[in-house]
Amino acid sequence: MVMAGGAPFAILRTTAIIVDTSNAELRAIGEVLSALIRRPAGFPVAVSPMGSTPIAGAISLRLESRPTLGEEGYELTVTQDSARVVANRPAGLFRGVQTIRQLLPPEIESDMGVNRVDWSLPALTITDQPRFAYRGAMLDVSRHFFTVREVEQYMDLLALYKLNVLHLHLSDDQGWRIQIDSRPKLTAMGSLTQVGGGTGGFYTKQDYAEILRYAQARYILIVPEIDMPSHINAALIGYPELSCGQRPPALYSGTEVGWSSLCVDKEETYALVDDIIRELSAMTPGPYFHIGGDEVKTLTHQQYVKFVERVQTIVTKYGKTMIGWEEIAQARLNPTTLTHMWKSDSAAAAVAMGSKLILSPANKLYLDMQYTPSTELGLHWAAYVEVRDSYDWDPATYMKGVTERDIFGIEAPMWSETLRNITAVEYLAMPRLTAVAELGWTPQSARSWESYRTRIVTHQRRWNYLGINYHRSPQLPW
Ligand code: TNX
Repeated sequence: MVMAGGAPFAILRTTAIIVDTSNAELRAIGEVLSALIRRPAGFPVAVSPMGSTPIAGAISLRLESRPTLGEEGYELTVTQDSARVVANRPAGLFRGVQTIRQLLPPEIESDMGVNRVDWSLPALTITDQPRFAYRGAMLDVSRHFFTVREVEQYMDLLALYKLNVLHLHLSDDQGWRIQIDSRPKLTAMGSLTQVGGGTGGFYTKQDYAEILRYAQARYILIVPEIDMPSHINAALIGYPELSCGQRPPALYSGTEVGWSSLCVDKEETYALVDDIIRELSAMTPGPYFHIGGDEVKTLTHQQYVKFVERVQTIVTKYGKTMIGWEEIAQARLNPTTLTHMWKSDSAAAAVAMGSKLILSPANKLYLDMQYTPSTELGLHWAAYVEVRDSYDWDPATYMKGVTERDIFGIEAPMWSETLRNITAVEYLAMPRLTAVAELGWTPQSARSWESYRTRIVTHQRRWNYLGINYHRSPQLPW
């Protein structure tokens, strides 16, 4: 970013947003910016076709062939006369719009008209693109169920901070949360509770399509996870003949892990797994299918490995790239399979097979970890994780034998054992999610805790306007 030092660009009643309106996708991005400004400013900043209006006095969003900007990079140039975003791909324009949003005063987040605000952008140029292609957040909708609207509210936060993946943990011992037509008992019997004994819930195919639509409009990729062969009790309630756990399948609202399992030696198990992967893959446009694979306590090593390798062929058959928690590195993995590190260096074995890593070290990025011993929500089995812990580390030097090239990206999981609604989720996410976002986007050499901590507190008023809950960490100069 280079501050130009000249007069700012003022957005006025007469300002237009110029895009190639013949392209519906680009028009939609223009409308996003227009809608953002319209309500608080009290005037419509109209979307106009390219060429009809002089660029002077306007905000233009334009695609250009600029391979160096990649999928999500953009260039923003603001002078007294105009603001211009150029990108190689539509996602880059969308990310650039979020930067415009952050450059405008906090009142831009108001849902009502706000008087006497100077809607100006400082004169500058920004050339920006992400460090990692995969910058994710995970939401556990099984331990507690979250409504479609709540999932969308979480995506609003991801979009504001340029995260590009929402990983949905759609099944676990406590609840099966996604409609599978060929196996109706999964939801009919497996969705009825959650931790603490509430009524649970599940997403219909229409609900899931709505989540996907909302995600696509924000250039967020949905990664569905069905956790197997353990964490599977909810599925077995309707299909108890496939259970090989110690306990008979029944609704479960506790928080123990590792005790349930599919019968990996029964052929019928793979018919169920095939049905689930086939249907959910068909419903999901993105390239990934997360099979879980974590915390299996009731199978032998051989049984586990055989299961993972067989499921890998099923995921491949339905055209998806497999992701699994780091335990899958015990199996023989395809080089395209992604290994999701969370607790140890066992994922390093996957790198030797050509697999790339998603890093979610629990003591840094698990957003369900309490900030301190007095945080009311969350767990602390990995650590107490204050904002600085999430921010102040380098993925490229975190694991022995793992370099920047081996890392596909980072992800911040939100396990929901203690989280009964989105307000609780937000309290643990914010501000740590913004630290994760900067970790995923900004090169290590350009990051510093001292800079981050003074910049992030200026977002407090934005969160207040947005009605977002957050932790007033004593590490930050509020
Ligand atoms: C470990 S992380 C789990 C989850 C729990 C989480 C709580 C992982 C792959 N498994 O089942 O919800 O800890 O922090």
